[in-house]
Amino acid sequence: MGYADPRDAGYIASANQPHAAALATDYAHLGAQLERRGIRIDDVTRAVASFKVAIPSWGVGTGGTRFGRFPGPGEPRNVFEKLEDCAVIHRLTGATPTVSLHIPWDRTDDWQALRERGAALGLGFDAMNSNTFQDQADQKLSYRYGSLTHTDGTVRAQAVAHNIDCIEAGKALGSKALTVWIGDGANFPGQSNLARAFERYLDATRQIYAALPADWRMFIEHKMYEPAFYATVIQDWGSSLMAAQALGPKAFCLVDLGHHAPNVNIEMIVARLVHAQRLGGFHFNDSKYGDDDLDAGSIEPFRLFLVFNELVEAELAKAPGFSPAHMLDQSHNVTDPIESLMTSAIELQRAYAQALIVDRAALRDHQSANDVLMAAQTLKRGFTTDVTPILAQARVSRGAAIDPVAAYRASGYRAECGRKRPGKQSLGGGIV
Ligand code: LRH
Ligand code: MN
Repeated sequence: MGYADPRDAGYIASANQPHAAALATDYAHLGAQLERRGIRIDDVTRAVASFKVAIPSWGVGTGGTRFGRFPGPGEPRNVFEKLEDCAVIHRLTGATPTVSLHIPWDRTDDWQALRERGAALGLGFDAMNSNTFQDQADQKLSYRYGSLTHTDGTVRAQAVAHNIDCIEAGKALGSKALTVWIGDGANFPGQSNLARAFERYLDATRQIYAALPADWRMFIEHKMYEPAFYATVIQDWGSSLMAAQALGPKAFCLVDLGHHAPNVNIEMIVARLVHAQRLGGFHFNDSKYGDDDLDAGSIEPFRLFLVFNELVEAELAKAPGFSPAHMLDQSHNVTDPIESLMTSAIELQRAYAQALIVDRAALRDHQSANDVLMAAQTLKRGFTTDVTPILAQARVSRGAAIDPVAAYRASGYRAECGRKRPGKQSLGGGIV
C-alpha cells in the first residue's frame, strides 16, 4: 500500500471529493428540518467549527493497564514523533490545534525546537501536566507515600520544584496553564490524617501558585480513587473547589469525567463550578466502571450531551469567568490512538451541536410551567437529532476531511510509521 501524507491539503481535498455530493444533500436536508425549528444550520456549523479540544500527548501512544500494554506498529518514540501524529489528528478533524504535554514523559532538552516544530505543524501547546505520581530513575526522594502532601517536607519541596519546572517548560512553549493531579492519599483508615493532609496540600500548592505567571491558570484535578484506594486528598469537586478558592483567582477546577463514582451527576457538578466561576476545564473520556479512560461518547453519549447542555447554558447566559479549557484524556489500549482521538474530538463536537440546537425558549417555558414531560422531551430532541452533516461541514470549512478515519486509513500513515519507527516497544503494564 502506497503512502500519502494525510496532512497534505491536496490529499484531503481528493479524499473528500467522493463524499462531497452526499454531504451537500444531507446538509440541505438537515438544514430544512432545523429551519422548521427556527434554527439556522450555518450558525450551528460555525459554532461547531470554532470548538477546540486539546490532544493529550500521552494519548497518541498505545495505552495499557496494570495487567499489560499491547503496543501497535509505529508507536511514537518521543515528543517530536507524538507531535507528528497530533498534526494528523488536527489536519483531518480541524478541531485539535493544541497538545497538552506531560512532564517528564515529554521532557526534551530543546523546548524552543519543539515549539518551532509545533508551529510548523500548526500546533500550539495547552496545559502542562506535572507528574508526582511516579518515581523517576534520577529522583532523590520517593513519592511512595505521597508528593505535595507527603509528611516529609523535603519530599513536598521536591514535588513543588517539579511543578515549577513544568511552568518554566510551559513558558518556553507558550502554554498558559498547569494541571496538577496528584494520586496522594491513603489505602487504609488511620494511614494518614485527612485534615492535615489537605493543609499540607494547600501549603505546597500555594508555592506552585506563587510561581504562576500573571496570565496563567492552575487546574486542580480531583479524582475519587486510584492509586489510593481508601482516601484521596483531592477526592471530589468539593475538595478541589475549596482548594481553588483558598489559592486565588488563577486556580480553577478541572473535571475529568472518569474521576467520579458510577452514576454521579457530573453535569450538576459542572453547573455548580460554573456558578462558582471556577470551572477551569475538562479531561473528556468515557467510562462504565472506574477511571477507564475510554473514548469520549463511547459509553454514555447522553451524559456527554448533558454536560455540553450545561456549557451551552453558561455560554448563552454569558456566565462570568466562563472559559473552560477542553482536553481529551484517554488511554487507547485496543484501537489505533489516532483514530480514537479523531473520533473522540468529533463526539465532543457532536454533543456541542446537539446542545446548540435545543429549543431553549420552549425549554424555559416548559420548565417554568412545570410541564415535566415536554421539558424533558424538548431537551432530548437535541440529543436525538442526527447532526452528522453539521460536523462534516464544519470540518470542510476548516479544510479537514469529511471522513477522517477513511482518509487516515487510505493514507497508509500507520504502516509508514511502522517503517520509519522501527524498534521494539516496552510490553510492561501501565498507562503509557
Ligand atoms: C489521572 C489522570 C491525570 C493524568 C493522568 C495521565 O488519572 O487523569 O489527568 O495526569 O491521568
Ligand atoms: Mn485526567
